[in-house]
Amino acid sequence: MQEKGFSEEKILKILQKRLCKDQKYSSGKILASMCTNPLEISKKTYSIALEKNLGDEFLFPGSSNLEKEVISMLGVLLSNSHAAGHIVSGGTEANITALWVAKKQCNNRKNEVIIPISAHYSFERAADILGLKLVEVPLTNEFKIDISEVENEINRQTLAIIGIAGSTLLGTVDDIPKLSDISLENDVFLHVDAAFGGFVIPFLKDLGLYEGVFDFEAPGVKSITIDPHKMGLCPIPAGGILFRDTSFLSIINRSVDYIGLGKVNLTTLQGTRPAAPSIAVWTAMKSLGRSGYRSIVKKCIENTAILYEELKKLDRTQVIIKPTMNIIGFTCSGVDDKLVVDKLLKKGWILSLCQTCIRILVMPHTEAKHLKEFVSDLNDVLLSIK
Ligand code: 0PR
Repeated sequence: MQEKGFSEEKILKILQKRLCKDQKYSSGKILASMCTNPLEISKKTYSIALEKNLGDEFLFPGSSNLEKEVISMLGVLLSNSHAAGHIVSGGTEANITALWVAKKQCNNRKNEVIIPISAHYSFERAADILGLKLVEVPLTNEFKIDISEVENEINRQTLAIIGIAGSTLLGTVDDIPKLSDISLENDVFLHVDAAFGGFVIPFLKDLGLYEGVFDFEAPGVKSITIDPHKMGLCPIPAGGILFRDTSFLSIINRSVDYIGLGKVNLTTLQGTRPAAPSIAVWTAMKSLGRSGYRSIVKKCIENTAILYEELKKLDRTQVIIKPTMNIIGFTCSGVDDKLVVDKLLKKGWILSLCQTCIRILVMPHTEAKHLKEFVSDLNDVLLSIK
């Protein structure tokens, strides 16, 4: 740190220069991010709450009530008005918290967690931290968890099963009702990772574009991750962890005698915890309402369909699976996908290169015109590689 402070003007000038290196969603060229531009009104309310700490609800009861209202709205979105939980730093913390509760609930007696190979890497981190063993099971040819493999792997050491509703790579949704049956028959905790799908599937259902059950409607589901900082259009950091009822939070409750006269319940991994994300989520949900989110999801799905059709028209691209939501995976024949991704990067397109495919997220910042331009560039790149 320099001895003498800089003026505001100087600081802003330096920041402008330094931050211009960052990519902007508004370019339409970011096709590899689950995050997007937050709503303007959420940015505004985020910045008026910067000093507020949800780690001390004695000082900030107003903020704490707003977080509770957010959890209740998310609960209704996920078919359970009694859900309890928190806005946390992201899907990673949400998934860690779910397994932490599962582990404590059985008094550390069991340590195996059955997960599909499509699960996000946050579960590996959770297993590391909590000393759990992950038992990975393969997928069906629809890229969903293979239920018969789950049944084979269940044993007396099985602590939990993870189902994914909106997988990171292809946006597929596991058969949650079947996992629910298995979890109830075997008295095993069932967590659903809907970090991405939580703000998509309910609206697909409204639009008649999805029929299955993926949330608390399945009676075995004990907890769900749902991230407002992905398709919820909220500022980062805003993940969400919801449990079926408050009893699950009591398992990790800690009161501290010197905070809030010992009356404050702490039921999160974090101690000091920003209220601004919760306030911004509250704002977004109140401002858009169900119909607002539904229109945004509708647009993303329409744009995904445009991309799907355009990719099908190209000779050398194969879409891995018809998309369930606004995520598409495709591969190129007769050429290394990495070479294609590198050449497209030179044209400004930012894609995810996965082991099996190239992944595209069709987010609210991605318009049909961007996708058409992308496919035209992809075609040129493929033609340039013989
Ligand atoms: N669960 C699922 C299904 C996810 O896809 C992700 C993140 C998580 C949990 C973890 O969420 P947090 O990253 O909020 O802790 N999936 C994205 C991914 O790995 C995260 C991401 C977002 C990466 C934007 C890059 C990016 O620019 O693709």
